[in-house]
Parts: sequence; C-alpha cells; structure tokens
Amino acid sequence: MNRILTRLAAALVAAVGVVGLVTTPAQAATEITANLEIGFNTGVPAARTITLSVHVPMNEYDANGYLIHGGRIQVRFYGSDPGTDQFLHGPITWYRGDHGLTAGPDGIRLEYSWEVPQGSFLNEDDGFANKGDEVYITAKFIDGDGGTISDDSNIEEGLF
Ligand SMILES: [Ca+2]
Ligand SMILES: [Ca+2]
Repeated sequence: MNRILTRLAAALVAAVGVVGLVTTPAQAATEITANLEIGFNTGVPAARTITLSVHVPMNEYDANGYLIHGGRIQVRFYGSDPGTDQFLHGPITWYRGDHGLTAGPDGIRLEYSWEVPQGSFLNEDDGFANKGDEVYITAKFIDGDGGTISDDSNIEEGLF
C-alpha cells in the first residue's frame, strides 16, 4: 500500500513537472499564410516598396512559447518563370525581438516593409523581349526543433 502511494506521488510530481514547463507550445503550428506587396514610390530617386505579411495562426500563449524557444520566420524571394523559378534574394530570418515579428492573440505575425532602388534584385527579367517581372516569396515558419511549414505568396507583377 505504501509503495503504491509513493508511486502515485512520484507520478503526480512528474505530471506537475511537465505542466510546469509553461512556455512549451501546446499545439503544433500547422498553418502559415504569406503575402507580398510591391509598390512604387515615384519620388526622386524612384524606388520600389516591399511589404511582407506572414501569419501563423495560434493562440497567444503558444505564439510566445514558440518564439521563446527559437521559433522564427524565414523569407526567400523568387522570380516566377517558365520552368524553374529563379532564386532572387534571402534568406532573411526574423527571430523573437526582431523588428516586425510579433506574438499576439491571433498568433505569430511578421509585418515588414522596406524600399529598394529601381532595378534591384526584384528586376528578375530584363531581356530585350521580356522586361516584366513576376516576384513572389516563400515564407517558412521554423520551430525551435527545426519543424518547418511554408507557404508561397501571391505573385506581384510589374517593371521592378
Ligand atoms: Ca519571370
Ligand atoms: Ca524587369
């Protein structure tokens, strides 16, 4: 009898110990959406504005837990072409505390914008007959153990 009680007590301690790891995410991240917006700043000198929006839905508790444990968002740019898409730029990685990366009530979000000059890496097609550019991003959410989910964004078209 005493032995069984001792075992039960040990099991209880073990269970409490697991619950005590308060920052371990309870739910696996399964969903990610990526959006790319490329705008035109017609000032002098002209520029292109890049805006990335990446969302990994989950509750706020899990969002903080993932970021505390090394979760991050990583972005690469590609040019859409017939055949193989050309790698253009990256990877750029945002960790907890980096500007633009937040954990909130609807999950982990990256909202990040910057400007590049005309004719930057976004100018993926510059041929005589084909000057139009088609650019998208692949965004990955990588958790602290290396588990990865990813999404390709919309394609932005223009003369970048
Ligand atoms: Ca192209
Ligand atoms: Ca071009």
